[in-house]
Amino acid sequence: NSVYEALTPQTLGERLGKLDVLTEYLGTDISTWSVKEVGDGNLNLVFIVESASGSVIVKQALPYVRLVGDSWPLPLSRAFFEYHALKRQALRDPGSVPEIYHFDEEQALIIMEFLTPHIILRHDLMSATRHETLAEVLGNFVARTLFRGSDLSMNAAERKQDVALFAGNDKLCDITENLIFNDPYFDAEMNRHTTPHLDGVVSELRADMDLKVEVQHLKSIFCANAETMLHGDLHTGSVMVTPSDVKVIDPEFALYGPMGFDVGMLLANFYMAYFAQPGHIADAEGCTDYQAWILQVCEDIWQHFVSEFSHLWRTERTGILYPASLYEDQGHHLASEQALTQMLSKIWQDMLGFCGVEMHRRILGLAHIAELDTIEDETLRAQCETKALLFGRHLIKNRHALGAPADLSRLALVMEKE
Ligand code: SR1
Ligand code: MG
Repeated sequence: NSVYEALTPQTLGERLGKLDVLTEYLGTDISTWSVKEVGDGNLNLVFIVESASGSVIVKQALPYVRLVGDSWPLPLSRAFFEYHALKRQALRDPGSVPEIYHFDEEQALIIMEFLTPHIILRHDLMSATRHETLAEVLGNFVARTLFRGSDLSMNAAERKQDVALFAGNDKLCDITENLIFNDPYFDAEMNRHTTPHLDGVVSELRADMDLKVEVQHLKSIFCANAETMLHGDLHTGSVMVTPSDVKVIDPEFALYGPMGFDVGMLLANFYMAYFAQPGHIADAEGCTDYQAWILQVCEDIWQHFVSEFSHLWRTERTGILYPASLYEDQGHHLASEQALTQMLSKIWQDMLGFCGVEMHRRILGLAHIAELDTIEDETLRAQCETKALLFGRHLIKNRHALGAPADLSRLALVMEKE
């Protein structure tokens, strides 16, 4: 009920200092609060607010794309969708996302748990840090949120209303539709690649008509299949970790879309970290070792996803799709298992395609990733990026032929050696 105004570290205490939820965590004396703006993403303001008694995160949407500036307006309503997505994810996979303390729709702000001592997974992947539970937590997160947000599980009427609600996040979808599925494949205005060494491979990709047709098929799958509520931007900058904890953050791109999208985007970011390693680890043996760990994580994420999704299929099918009663009545368990296998195979094939396009857009489009961009040696960076681009193309064009996660690891090893 107050007109939107972006917060600053100087105004935050005064503007939010009377909120019970904040005084509960931080105490009532705002002069003792320390406020730091730490947002390093492409879109929002993020403040860490701390006092002797506690700490919180205040995340506020800006009315424009932070990365570009106010020439690119973006609706504040993305905070509303992020809030609703976090609520649903917390129910579908308890403990996987930060706890929300407060949401203010007019101010487009969410006050939530400050995850500490967590750091962004992307940074750990640049410093060769390993995490025991990473694959299991992420595989389970995607399985649970995808399954429980679909017609395999939800009440049909509630799901239809939810699809209609999230359709309002169209401007954020529009970013994905254009930045991921269009821009990398032509000379779009906002594209940038960081070295002319890539010009040759970029021309090759843009001249590859079969690739472009496949990418448009993938875009069509993305746009026309409101199967489940997706995180929508599940890269390794949307995951926070400690040695013993993993949390997923930042679902402002949430939408109803195809099952394979989140997993594809997630694995793409691990494969890019894989190809980027020679730019971060000088010692060849250490580099190969860590790369092997990344490939194992990718295989394990998929295996955990399949295993948890299958478990939910067998124990939690309460929605309108493939109702358990239809099969059980006739003792047709095998038919139910066959339907599951076919669904997983479809998700796998879509996933491979989405993985490939995410790899392309992070190297050729507007929004890049630190693993590649921070490689100082331009020739080395171009080598890493070229391998990632070609790997992505192979996935997109051969997604109906690649059969198992181990095939992807073998392919990555072959490309890395070239
Ligand atoms: C204009 S926004 C660019 C990218 O940043 C976000 O994190 C999403 O990945 C989006 O595609
Ligand atoms: Mg984000």
